[in-house]
Amino acid sequence: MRFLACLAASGLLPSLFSGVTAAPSAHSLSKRCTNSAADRSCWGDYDLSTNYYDEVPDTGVTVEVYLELVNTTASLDGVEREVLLVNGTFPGPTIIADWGDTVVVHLYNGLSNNGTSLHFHGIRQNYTNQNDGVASITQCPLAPGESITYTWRATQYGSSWYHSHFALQAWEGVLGGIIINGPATANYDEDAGVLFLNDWTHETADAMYTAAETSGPPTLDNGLINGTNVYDTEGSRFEMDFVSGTSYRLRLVNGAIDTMFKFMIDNHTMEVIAMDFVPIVPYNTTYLNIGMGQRYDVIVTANQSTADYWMRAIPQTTCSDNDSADNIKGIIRYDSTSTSDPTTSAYTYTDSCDDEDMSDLVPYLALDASDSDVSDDFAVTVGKSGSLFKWFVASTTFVAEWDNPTLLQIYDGNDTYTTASHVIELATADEWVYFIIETTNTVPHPIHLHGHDFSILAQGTGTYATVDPTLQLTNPPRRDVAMLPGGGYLVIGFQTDNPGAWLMHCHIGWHTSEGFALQLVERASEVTALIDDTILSDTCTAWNSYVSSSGVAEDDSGI
Ligand SMILES: *[C@@H]1O[C@H](CO)[C@@H](O)[C@H](O)[C@H]1NC(C)=O
Ligand SMILES: *[C@@H]1O[C@H](CO)[C@@H](O)[C@H](O)[C@H]1NC(C)=O
Ligand SMILES: *[C@@H]1O[C@H](CO)[C@@H](O)[C@H](O)[C@H]1NC(C)=O
Ligand SMILES: *[C@@H]1O[C@H](CO)[C@@H](O)[C@H](O)[C@H]1NC(C)=O
Ligand SMILES: *[C@@H]1O[C@H](CO)[C@@H](O)[C@H](O)[C@H]1NC(C)=O
Ligand SMILES: *[C@@H]1O[C@H](CO)[C@@H](O)[C@H](O)[C@H]1NC(C)=O
Ligand SMILES: *[C@@H]1O[C@H](CO)[C@@H](O)[C@H](O)[C@H]1NC(C)=O
Ligand SMILES: *[C@@H]1O[C@H](CO)[C@@H](O)[C@H](O)[C@H]1NC(C)=O
Ligand SMILES: *[C@@H]1O[C@H](CO)[C@@H](O)[C@H](O)[C@H]1NC(C)=O
Ligand SMILES: CC(=O)N[C@H]1CO[C@H](CO)[C@@H](O)[C@@H]1O
Ligand SMILES: [Cu+2]
Repeated sequence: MRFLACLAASGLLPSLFSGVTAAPSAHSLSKRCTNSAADRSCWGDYDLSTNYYDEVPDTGVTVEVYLELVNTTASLDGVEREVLLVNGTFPGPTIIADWGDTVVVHLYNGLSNNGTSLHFHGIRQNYTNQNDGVASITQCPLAPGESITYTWRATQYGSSWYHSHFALQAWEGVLGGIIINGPATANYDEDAGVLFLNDWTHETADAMYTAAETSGPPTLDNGLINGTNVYDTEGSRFEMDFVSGTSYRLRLVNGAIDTMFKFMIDNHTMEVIAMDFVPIVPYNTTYLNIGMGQRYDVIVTANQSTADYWMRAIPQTTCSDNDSADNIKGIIRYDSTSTSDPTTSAYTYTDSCDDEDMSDLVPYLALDASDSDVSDDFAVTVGKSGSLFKWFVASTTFVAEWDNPTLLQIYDGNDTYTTASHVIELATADEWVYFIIETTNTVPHPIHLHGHDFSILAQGTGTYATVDPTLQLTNPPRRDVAMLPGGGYLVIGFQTDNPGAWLMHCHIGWHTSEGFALQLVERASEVTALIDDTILSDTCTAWNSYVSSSGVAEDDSGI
């Protein structure tokens, strides 16, 4: 667990996976500069000022990764339970590529009793919607014993994760990191890799779903730091060694089902350099608010005295219930031979479930938003359908069908989408679309959009119409997950520059399953030409045959 990812730090060394490297072109021989610990801003002929929405390095490299789902047991915090894992580890293998590479992921479903699909969270999937890995939207679920290949271009750079987008499977352990090497807005010595922050229970998420659906979100037992923690006297903590004077890049990922964390390392300051896949003008902070699905890249410098320090992921009780709230901790050791527990104290903070302040989140590549061509206002509510909790967006609780994914409907020329599959059609190219998402309910929600980074135009408490906030159109924060505050509003905007069927949903696992989602069918007339009908129909044929033999029935939103 210590610096396995350092190899990739410069981005110039070969990736850990089998890559097919093209002969260097004359182009690459005349590189302007070399990315190094002393100059992270540079990236060959490209740099931080490259508009990565338009331009991508032509590396000629394809990174090919084989992943396999396994059904096993593991004692991640010392307590054994059933888990579903990618290649047998939590987190699964990190996908590492360079900015501009093509990534090919071959996924084998080794489970006997679940379908699957693998979503590459935050990856733009520019004109490659079918590789977004969302069951019921871009594919039928992948049946047990079957394989599927996803292919996409790394048009952005930074940190993310992949996870299952089938039922609650992501939170049984089907997740892993993604690192796309590229330039950075501040210098650091070592790339320590992805650091997952998760909540964790001793029952499976599947087993807890009935309780979640009938009585609301359950209290969770524990949390994990990069896949490990203690519980009572069992388990072991995440540990990382610091060498005095060295600076480390940590790629934080909140992979929790229902926990907003404050992350901190006692006595240390973090320099924040990226949110999701967007590099930002760096700022320093002692603790960081990180919502479900969000990522932050931070640099921590080992400039404290030789001692042991706690690293903490603290669930915010305003929106999360956890029985080990003050014990989701790892250890930073300056003396690697030390075995004692740190005695340091947490920074003081006020419990809350707010995003980092919008004014701190300044994209380095400054892009302005335009006035909207189209806008929509969605009220988010919760209610009971029979005895079950369901979430509603504009009065619709989302249900899409495993065996009739949106892409198949588009391919079949059938646009009579069901009401429950809540399709918003965005037919016109390159328009600015605004969505106002608001709720009078006190629960905050991390809103995630597929296929785009969105601009955060406003975020606050109160009713949107009453507050009537001034929208921030000048270089607003851009990312792919933002918090809808409890009793508040979130206004996001983006351009219709990517044809496909894209999901927008709450990233709280229970809420996704309980229908908090809608889908955008963007530029439908261009979508059919992008579909690989062999992959689409083979996956659906195998799925239909699995369903008829197993009798499995959809009992959630299908995503
Ligand atoms: C996205 O795909 C379109 C269509 O293939 C292409 O014209 C455009 O250059 C791509 N954008 C990036 C950043 O690669
Ligand atoms: C995952 O496991 C499969 C099967 O053992 C193996 O072939 C593959 O190389 C592994 N992938 C990675 C990225 O380690
Ligand atoms: C995993 O194995 C357990 C025990 O055999 C079984 O009950 C469960 O259905 C399996 N889950 C999946 C997803 O295959
Ligand atoms: C997935 O497998 C788990 C057991 O591992 C089971 O509880 C759950 O019902 C299965 N879900 C589906 C949709 O097949
Ligand atoms: C977290 O685990 C991943 C996968 O094993 C590893 O690549 C990464 O380096 C670990 N993170 C840290 C900070 O050690
Ligand atoms: C951490 O900071 C506190 C408060 O400034 C200080 O009292 C303590 O000595 C520091 N701990 C270490 C191990 O440096
Ligand atoms: C350590 O670095 C932080 C910023 O990362 C700075 O605020 C602090 O003053 C430094 N402490 C020492 C002892 O140099
Ligand atoms: C953060 O603190 C470090 C150490 O004091 C300093 O070098 C860096 O310039 C600071 N960054 C910002 C954005 O203030
Ligand atoms: C078209 O889609 C609708 C809704 O998904 C479905 O009810 C209908 O059967 C489909 N029609 C055809 C001809 O496939
Ligand atoms: C041990 C601990 O801090 N538990 C907290 C878990 O979350 C609940 C609900 O927010 C709190 O009441 C507990 O104090
Ligand atoms: Cu939610």
